[in-house]
Amino acid sequence: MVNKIDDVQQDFPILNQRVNDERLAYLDNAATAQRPRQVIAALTNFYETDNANVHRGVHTLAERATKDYETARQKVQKFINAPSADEIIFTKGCTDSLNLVAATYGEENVHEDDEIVISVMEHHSNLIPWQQLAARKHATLKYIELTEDGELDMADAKEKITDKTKIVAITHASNVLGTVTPLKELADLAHQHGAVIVGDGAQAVPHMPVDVQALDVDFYAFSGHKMMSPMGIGVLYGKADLLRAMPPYQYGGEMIAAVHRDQSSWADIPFKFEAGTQNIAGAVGLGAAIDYLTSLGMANVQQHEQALVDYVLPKLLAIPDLVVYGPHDPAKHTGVIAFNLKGLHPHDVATALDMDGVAVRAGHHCAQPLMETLNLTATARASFYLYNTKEDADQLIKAINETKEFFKIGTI
Ligand code: C6P
Repeated sequence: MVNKIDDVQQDFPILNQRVNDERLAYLDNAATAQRPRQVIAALTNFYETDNANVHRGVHTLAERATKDYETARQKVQKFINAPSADEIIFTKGCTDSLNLVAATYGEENVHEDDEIVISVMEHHSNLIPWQQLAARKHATLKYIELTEDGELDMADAKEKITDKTKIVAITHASNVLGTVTPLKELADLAHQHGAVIVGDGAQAVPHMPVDVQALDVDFYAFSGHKMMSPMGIGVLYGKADLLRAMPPYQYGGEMIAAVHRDQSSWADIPFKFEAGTQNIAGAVGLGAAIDYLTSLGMANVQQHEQALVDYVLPKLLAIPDLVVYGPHDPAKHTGVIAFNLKGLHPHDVATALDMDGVAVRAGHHCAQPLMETLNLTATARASFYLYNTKEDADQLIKAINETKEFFKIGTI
């Protein structure tokens, strides 16, 4: 039984604690989300009743574990509206999913003088695999720039994506600026030029309804841990014809059809890409997280977060000497808000906020080219999720004001 969106806090035992003698306001959800009891119970239940390796045994536990694992795959399929469960590959996480595409599809399809197009706001996980692929293949990596407002510059995208482009890899939602990119428009642009599009959904799937068919993405990657499932499980969605034509990522058990002394053949998708024992409990936990999100309704989750952004963003923008990055219009902003207090290092800001029970992240957020573009080395970042409340937002604002007072920002 899942509570309504306004009462979900009760489902998250970890939120019910004091940190540094203060109520905990957990605002580091872009780094990782917390787990509800329902997900923890699904894990405990799996280990207490069904735990076995999958696809290998004929005994009852093996059959149950296989069913649990494949049911989780179907839940993912339905959640992102993929045409087939065969197109859902379980990986270690978003980083692993993106590396898989670069190492298989990229390796086969990118050649000398070809171009790969990404944006300057990519997380390193959607940047380095393409940078290294381009270097290996003597191809060119191009960056789409941003508008003043921190949105993807579509005029620049139209110039950068050409007939030389083989892969366009773009985040669906920025982990720093809180902007959502027009992925469908980019997919159309990529397809017009014969390129494939890879969507990085790490900061989108947990927060908004995602339909991979409507987006017409060729590949789409995300992590379970940012949507309340265990760490070490993630997903790569890929269109079946592309996945079937790609070579395996890793070799070993589970991914084969037949092995002989001199040669081997591969299993069909998705198993071709799932070599070795997988994170079966992780997949079960991801399935439980999807059940949880589905019962709340992703439109409600998005609406709840939007209401928090509508509430907190104007308050942040009104604080003197506080700089907010990304769009200032709450309607264009996800629950990820990066900011700096003038004259203070973001690590000091994050440490001061922690003293007030507010957990935020500080640093370059694995987006150093974006930091360079913005002429920054680091920012503080608050990121909201479905269990956050206006009380959390108020606690953040109060803690920022106290930090300003403590460090005498704006008074000297
Ligand atoms: N961003 C953050 O604090 P992994 O680490 O594989 O689960 O996800 C990588 C990743 C890929 N793309 C985007 C847009 C992301 O935000 C992340 C993870 C975390 O911003 C950890 S660095």
